[in-house]
Amino acid sequence: MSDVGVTIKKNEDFSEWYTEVVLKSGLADYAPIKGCMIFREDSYAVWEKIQEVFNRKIRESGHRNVYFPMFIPESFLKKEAEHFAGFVPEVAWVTEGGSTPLEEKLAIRPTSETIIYATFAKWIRSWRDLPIKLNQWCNIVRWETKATKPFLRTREFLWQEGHTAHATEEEADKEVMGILKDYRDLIENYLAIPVLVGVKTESEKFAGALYTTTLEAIMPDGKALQMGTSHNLGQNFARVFEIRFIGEDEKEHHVWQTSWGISTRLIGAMVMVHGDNKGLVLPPRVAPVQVVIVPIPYKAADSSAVLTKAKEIHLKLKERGITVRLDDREEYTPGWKFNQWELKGVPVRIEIGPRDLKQKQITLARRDTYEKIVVKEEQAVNAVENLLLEIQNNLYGKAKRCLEENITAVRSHGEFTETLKNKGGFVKAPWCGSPECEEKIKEETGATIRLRPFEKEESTAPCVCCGKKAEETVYFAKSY
Ligand code: 87F
Repeated sequence: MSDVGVTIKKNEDFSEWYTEVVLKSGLADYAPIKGCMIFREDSYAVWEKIQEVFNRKIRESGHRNVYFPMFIPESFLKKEAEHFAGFVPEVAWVTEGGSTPLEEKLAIRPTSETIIYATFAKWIRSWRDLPIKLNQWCNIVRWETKATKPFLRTREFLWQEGHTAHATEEEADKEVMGILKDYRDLIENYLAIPVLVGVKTESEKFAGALYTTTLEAIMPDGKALQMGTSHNLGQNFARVFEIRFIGEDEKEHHVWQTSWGISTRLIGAMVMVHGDNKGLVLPPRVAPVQVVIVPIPYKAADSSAVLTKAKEIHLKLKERGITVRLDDREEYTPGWKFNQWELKGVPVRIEIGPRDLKQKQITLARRDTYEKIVVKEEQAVNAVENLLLEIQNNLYGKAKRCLEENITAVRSHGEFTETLKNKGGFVKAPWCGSPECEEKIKEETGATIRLRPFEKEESTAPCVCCGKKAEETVYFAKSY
């Protein structure tokens, strides 16, 4: 790897390209702990944007933020043995305090259902205590054994986890779908990544849930990435943790619960979907810097006039609420700056040189298309504002076309395996509904059922695995 600039082509070695972009753009760095990463300023700023947008949404629907301890007593996880059995190998433990062995070892939270629901049991007595709608932003530890990758799979990551308790099943259903809608809006309209939404199969759902809903996106290498999940937990946890309430009917009931989450993985998805051979391409709505101004003096004599103009534009954009950075560093050339801001994915670059000054104009350069646009100075702010919106829409539109091109409907086993092998992406196929066929296909091709669409689609073709009558059409894909 050379010091500056992306050397690997996105379509030649996607995985290496991703790592190079993430490191060189300054989003992330490796940490001196295996499998862990550092979220540097720019990725943390994107995460804060995600927090801002999502906090606003869930506050409006009556959720409150909280913080529970990161340590979970072993006995709590054991209560839930059935649901957590498969996850146990991934749990990290604290066994000593100082040099004294702990009486009971403590898990470092891999998710917080158990500690939060043990507390719900204490807080909930009557229907008047419901609903409880909590969310927490925190770090999570899962001791991955598979190869790690910044944002996509690390032993520690950041997420939000929502946990709610309701008096009725209908309310829990509504909660699950409301959050799913919020997630979709965040992912599509801010991160500019189109998703498919639906329900997980019995074998793919969270074991503790009645049903699991999911949002799935396609990455440029044809693999699907889960972008978020929202579960209806039914009364499963309520029974284990004895979360009961006296209803309006004066009888005792178990609460109905939901849990849901999105993580810093979304940042990885954003890099993969929008980035190009010069580096990051950030959607304007989440970009930490939306516009960079690079003054271009030809001679020392120009510099003060150019700089004055640059400062003027800088202020006007700021006043309009645009996040703008004036790059007036003298130790770098304009060309060097162009490359750096391109690598960092800043959506719009403004160039101001002596010629622009004379003509009372500025030059705008789009990060998404590299197109340059010259506009009159008095139109600068409106033009920039419109351009940011256009870039946001263009990125979404491009990703949407990519998603559509990556959905292939098939009708036979031959077509199914052929498509997965040669094309990848989502393969829409008829399925009989049996877990055996699902498993067989996974062994044969590595693909899993990513989701069952909410609107059940009947199929005239038979199951792509067993050839028996298909119950529904589902989306298969290989995945991250
Ligand atoms: C790893 C170790 C221990 C996932 C784990 O999806 C437990 C778990 O319960 C575990 N990995 N899960 C499922 C998480 C369920 C649920 N929690 C709240 C979510 C979203 C946020």
